[in-house]
Amino acid sequence: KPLVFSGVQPTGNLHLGNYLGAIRKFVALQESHDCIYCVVDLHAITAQLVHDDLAGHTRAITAAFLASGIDPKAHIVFNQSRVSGHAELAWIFNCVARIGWMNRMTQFKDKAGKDRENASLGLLAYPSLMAADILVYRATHVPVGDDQKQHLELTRDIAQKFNIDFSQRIAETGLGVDMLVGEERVNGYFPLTEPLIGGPAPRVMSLRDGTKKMSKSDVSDLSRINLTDDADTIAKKIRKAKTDPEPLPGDVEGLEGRAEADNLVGIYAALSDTTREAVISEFAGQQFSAFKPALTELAVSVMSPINDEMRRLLESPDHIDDVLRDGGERAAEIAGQTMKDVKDIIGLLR
Ligand code: AQP
Repeated sequence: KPLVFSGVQPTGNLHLGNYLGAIRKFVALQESHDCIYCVVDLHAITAQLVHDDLAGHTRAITAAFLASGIDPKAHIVFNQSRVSGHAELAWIFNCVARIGWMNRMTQFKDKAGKDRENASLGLLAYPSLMAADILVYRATHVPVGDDQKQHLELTRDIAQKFNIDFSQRIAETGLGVDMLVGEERVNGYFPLTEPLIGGPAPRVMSLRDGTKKMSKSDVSDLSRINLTDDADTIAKKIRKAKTDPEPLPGDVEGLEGRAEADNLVGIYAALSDTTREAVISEFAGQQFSAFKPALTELAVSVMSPINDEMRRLLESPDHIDDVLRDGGERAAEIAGQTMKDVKDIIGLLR
């Protein structure tokens, strides 16, 4: 089976964007793939070093994984800092990647803001750690939201440069595998990972501004639906969601230039596992005063069971801690083998 890896940062409450862009896809891929899902706590300290409750947030993300339907026995669920291979391979990738590549990352520019000289070195090197997360398992597929597309391209660039820079050593050690790069068959150690983006809501936008992505760090809680919001809060946030005065159009082309309407239709489609076309044909010509209550009912019916199960799991976190410990041990075995190979390829004495 192909191997999937993805991660979520324990930086705060998960929101509908994280759920639709990532976690829901994680759940769906379990049938057809071997999956490794990680709470990336080392990434969480890149933008902000000191956190009030990193352990609590790590458990909460794990609870969200489990409550959404991820099976930690059939697959692997753990937190990143338990497996030293992530940081170790990231260091090697820091020596493979170029500073110019990192400087071009839009997430770095957004998060560092104007005072770039004062951003942590970790924030600049974030994509290098992300490449290590994926490639320490030699994962071939990564389900992510649309905002991570650029980082995934960089992961491929790092893998490709490593494969080329060390092509002779890879051949000598016999550790490479044959892979297709474009039309060409080459022998390399790291696969060129494919992002799995797609779906009707690859980038869920803020409920207050249809041009900004829904984000944990938005100061307005009304901008996002949190996985922990109760039914009344979800209803209030959807009622207050920004829209334009026009009714819903007769076809999807009519959503062009209407960012907020487009976003709500995409959310409805993703939550009901259908297409935007199907949603538009159901609600064509209707006012938001009719569409919003339907969206609320749908959102509550999907989110409430997850919310309830998360609460139950978090009441006594022993089970969560066991899952993370066991997952960490299994992940470390795979990562350990990769690190041995990488050290042999580079020529580090071990
Ligand atoms: N708005 C979004 N729409 C679709 N997918 C999204 N993701 C995040 N926001 C959206 C996807 O969720 C996964 C986990 O994200 P993360 O927590 O690791 O990082 P993030 O992208 O930094 O999340 P936030 O909420 O946007 O946090 P801040 O505010 O800190 O920037 C990823 O697969 C991501 O694509």
